[in-house]
Amino acid sequence: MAVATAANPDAKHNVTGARQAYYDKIAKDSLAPLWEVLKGLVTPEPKSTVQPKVWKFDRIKQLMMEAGEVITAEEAERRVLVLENPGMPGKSRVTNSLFAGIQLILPGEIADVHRHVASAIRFVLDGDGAYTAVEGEKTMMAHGDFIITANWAPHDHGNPGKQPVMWLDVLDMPTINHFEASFAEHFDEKMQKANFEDGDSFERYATGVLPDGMPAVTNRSPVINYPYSKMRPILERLKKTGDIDKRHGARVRYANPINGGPVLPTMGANLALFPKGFNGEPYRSTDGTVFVCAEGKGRTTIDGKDYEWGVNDVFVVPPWKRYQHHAAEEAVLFSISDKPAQQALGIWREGN
Ligand code: GTQ
Ligand code: FE2
Repeated sequence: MAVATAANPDAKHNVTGARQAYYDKIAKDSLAPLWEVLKGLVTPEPKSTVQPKVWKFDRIKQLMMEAGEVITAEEAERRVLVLENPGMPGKSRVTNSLFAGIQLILPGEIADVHRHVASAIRFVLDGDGAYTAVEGEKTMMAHGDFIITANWAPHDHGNPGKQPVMWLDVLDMPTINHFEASFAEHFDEKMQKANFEDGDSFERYATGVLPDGMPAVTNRSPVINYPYSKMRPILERLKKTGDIDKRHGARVRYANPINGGPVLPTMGANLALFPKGFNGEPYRSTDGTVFVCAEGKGRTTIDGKDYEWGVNDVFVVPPWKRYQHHAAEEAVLFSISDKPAQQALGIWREGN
């Protein structure tokens, strides 16, 4: 009898009665035979439960607005629809290491102050007039802005404007929970006191000078908001000078201005422009990646299948699945993954 376990569906060993009796016996001592599961544990190549998937924004927006009718931001604490990877339903994750969700805040609503060990990034999709406040800096959210809430940073959101505002949240909770290291707390006040003007951390830390003598915190960026209005012209410069990667297009990496490292130790992000007619060469890497279309439209071939995307659509590429981007018209893609965490552990790989 072959013991085919979830970890090792290809088990070939012929388990005789004596062997099985032995397995049954050692199980009572919380012991198990490695040789029955070894091939499932040490796979020759990454084996992923993550499935490719596109979430179309039109549909998300419609369903989010319905959420706005059934629950308030205050009742929900955060009104978020979780993007559940179809390969792992019920696990609240888009890849094995990352959570993703779409958050909606309606005019007049606030989402009050809390903090947690999980770090968050936000990529603003739709609507104007909402803010997020992180560690005392209140920043207005505009389409394409990339906002960071690092580990343990207090944060709250609000919408004093007239339009519903939606953004993508990506958090490293599955990573934190893998280590069983989660803490969280609420504050008594509903919103933080704004100690810093909008744009303060960007101007203070990301414009070529640094406050002299500042303590160098290097494992996270001090910048709260990397505004799209400041990033987009850089892509244009890369395009003009032909700095276009055959796989990734004209791409920048969001960096910690102190040392050029990733913005967070657990998550890293990029912004890429694909010129009209771009036909990307194949690429794969061990970091499963979440993409968001900020402008234009195109399609990505993942593992031989085409996935079409347009503005504000979100899609996920599983670890080590080969993909190629194609843009019939000029397009911009934001992307986020656990690459910095894998690099810190020395396990990140890429290929074609
Ligand atoms: O906005 O603070 O999607 O704490 C999940 C957890 C958003 C947030 C999420 C959170 C938040
Ligand atoms: Fe939060």
